[in-house]
Amino acid sequence: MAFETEIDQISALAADHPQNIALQCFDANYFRSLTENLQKRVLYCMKSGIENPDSEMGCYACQPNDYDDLRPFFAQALAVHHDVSENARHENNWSLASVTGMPENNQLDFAILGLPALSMRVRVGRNLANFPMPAAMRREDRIKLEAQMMLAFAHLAADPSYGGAYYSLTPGHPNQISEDVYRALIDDHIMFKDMSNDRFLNAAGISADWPFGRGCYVSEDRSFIIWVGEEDHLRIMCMERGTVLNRVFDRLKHGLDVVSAIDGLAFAQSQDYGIVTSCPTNLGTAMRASVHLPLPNLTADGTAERVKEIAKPLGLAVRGVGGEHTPIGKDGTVDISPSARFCITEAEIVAALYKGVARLKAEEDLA
Ligand code: ADP
Ligand code: DAR
Repeated sequence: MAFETEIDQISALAADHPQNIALQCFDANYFRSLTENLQKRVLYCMKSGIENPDSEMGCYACQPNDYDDLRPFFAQALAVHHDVSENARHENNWSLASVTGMPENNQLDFAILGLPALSMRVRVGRNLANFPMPAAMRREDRIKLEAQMMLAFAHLAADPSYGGAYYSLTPGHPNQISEDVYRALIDDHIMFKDMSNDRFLNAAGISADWPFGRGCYVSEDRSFIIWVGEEDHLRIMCMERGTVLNRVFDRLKHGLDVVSAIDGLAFAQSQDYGIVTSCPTNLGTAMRASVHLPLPNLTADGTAERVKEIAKPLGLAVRGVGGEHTPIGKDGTVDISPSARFCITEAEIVAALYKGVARLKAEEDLA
């Protein structure tokens, strides 16, 4: 029987790493029932979680239809991570009118909570249906995808609402930027960090060929940004300092509609699972909505532990000011965002962020 060694390795790793969802959801009998080709696809999806047994999710999709073609495996992994049933179906909805318990006229205004202007950001991931997922791309795929996006950016640059420029990391690209400009864009929270330092993405193949095919489009006012070639083919986001969360949410939706209408751009979607993403943690909406919230009292010990104790039961994730796997700000600022991405709508996510910030503000005032 093929892959018996791999089956034994996974079984041994699973025994020592109960937090690794992919290892725990691997079923040897299901695996043995698959064709050799599908067995290879399962092992490639799990490669990062096998080589990094301390992973939490432990797998990435490598082809746009992996979630559907390998459903018994992914349905179980999704059910565990997202705390939903194995036959859960996702629905997308950007309409705030669809959310119950919203503030008056659906205005998600942090000023009403007594908060000052905050750095607000809403991002979604998207993958082009006519390319392999980032984990399975060859260098020529990455360069071809960047070239296709250059055509799309020409459209955006001509749009008064989204006019801007594309900054490439690809050696020899006409829009290639210097290391200094790259570092400055990272420090301004606009560009993504060097992916070749991420052992999970390296093992998955998602950061392969770094930095070829990587870059970001930035609008003139720096509030509309599109990453190319990060963990998903595209990360499309709106970011601005202010108090009305609706502004970034609505501008992102409009910008997404403009990008979606550009010829040649068809995004990978699943009938049952919504927006297809590399990581199952992002599947469905692929949305992370965040604010940078100063909590000097709750972080008086220099850590975000107290914040995490309050945030976790509220379904909120706490990150550092540099994003995933970074420290909190010296002034006690933390990155707050709802953890849920799947079997929740886009509108419910931003409403959850607003309600979560209200609770954290109240706890900060009590601390
Ligand atoms: P993602 O949000 O795409 O999952 P990260 O959490 O790593 O990825 O964040 C990516 C970048 O976006 C980081 O530079 C981070 O500081 C920045 N960022 C995220 N949320 C905000 C925010 N509300 N305001 C300013 N920058 C933000
Ligand atoms: N470290 C990987 C990824 C977890 C989710 N974060 C993402 N997708 N950026 C893990 O499996 O724990």
